[in-house]
Amino acid sequence: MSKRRLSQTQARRIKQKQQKQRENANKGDNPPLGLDEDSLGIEQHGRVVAHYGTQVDIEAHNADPDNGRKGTIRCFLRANLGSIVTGDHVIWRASKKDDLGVVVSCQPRQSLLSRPDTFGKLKPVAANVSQIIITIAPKPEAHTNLIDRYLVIAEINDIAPIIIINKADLISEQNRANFSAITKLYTNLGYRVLSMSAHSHQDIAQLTALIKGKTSIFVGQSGVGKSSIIQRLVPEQEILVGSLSEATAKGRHTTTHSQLFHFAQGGECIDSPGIREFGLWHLHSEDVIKGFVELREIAQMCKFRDCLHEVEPGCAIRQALEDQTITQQRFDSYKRIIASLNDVAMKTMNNLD
Ligand SMILES: Nc1nc2c(ncn2[C@@H]2O[C@H](COP(=O)(O)OP(=O)(O)O)[C@@H](O)[C@H]2O)c(=O)[nH]1
Ligand SMILES: [Mg+2]
Ligand SMILES: [Zn+2]
Repeated sequence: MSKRRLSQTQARRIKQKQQKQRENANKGDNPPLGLDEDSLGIEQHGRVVAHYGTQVDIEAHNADPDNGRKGTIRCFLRANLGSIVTGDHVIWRASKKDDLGVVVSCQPRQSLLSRPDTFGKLKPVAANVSQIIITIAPKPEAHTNLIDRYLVIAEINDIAPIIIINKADLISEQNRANFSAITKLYTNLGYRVLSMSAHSHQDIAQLTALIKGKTSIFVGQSGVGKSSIIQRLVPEQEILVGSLSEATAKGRHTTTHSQLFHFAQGGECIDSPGIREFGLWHLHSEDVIKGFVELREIAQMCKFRDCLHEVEPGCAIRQALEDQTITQQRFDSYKRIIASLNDVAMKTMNNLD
């Protein structure tokens, strides 16, 4: 990812916006639990590391030297903030009276991943993610169409993807050819494919090099080993923090909407049930081709701008298929995604009447 330096004008605009947000927030008639202006400390930078719905945990970028705060601080969200999600960089203020704080504004985002909620409305779930780790395994069976769906998400959000084939210990004579083909297909497209086992120290070391300095998310079918990999990468202490916060709810699980973990060797990941299995149906069919790196350039050369790459004359995609410069497999996968979008569009329309 690039260009994070803000110009002075941008910085001034952000400042003005934050000032406005603060003014608006202060006008709100429900200041959270007595966190009024006088009882709050200086403004500090921080990052949202856990989201509980109405509250978040903030990790201070620089521990405040005045009160020596370290670790995370449970914060309320000022009104009119818009949605704040895990991974957001925010400005927050600590309460002088207790261990709480309040988030007063949100910094500009490098990326924002959203998913549709149960009502079909898009909800942001994670901010500033810089790497999507698509995880597959011999068990449950890997489907390249699912890989392609995740690649579309990565490409259109301009987030670098990598593909991990986990449970390499389960690769056998029966499925070896399949995984070699998958590796070849995606390596040829320019993607990094790593074969590994969450149980192997050597493989974990290989992965740590790829996640340093990045905010990653793991996506993939349930059961491929995402949690197992994450657990191997985060320090014991951090897992403990997770279980402690669960324990405070008197044996009941606190619903963490999403959480940011630090990797022991550098880098971090955001884990959220919402992102792991996000759907694709909110995409427009024009967007899908942008997610297919080898098709998007060629499609520009089709005679008709709105070419469906089916029977139209002068179709560069069909020509490329004939010339075998693109694979039938990826083209079919592209068509399948487009068809599934249409299916959902039909269903949505049917639900309306
Ligand atoms: N054989 C093998 N099993 C694994 C590996 N990684 C994870 N598993 C097992 O796969 C199952 C599902 O793992 P989990 O991490 O819960 O998958 P998730 O649903 O993607 O988070 C568990 O029983 C793990 O012990 C691996 O590298 N090799
Ligand atoms: Mg899991
Ligand atoms: Zn075409």
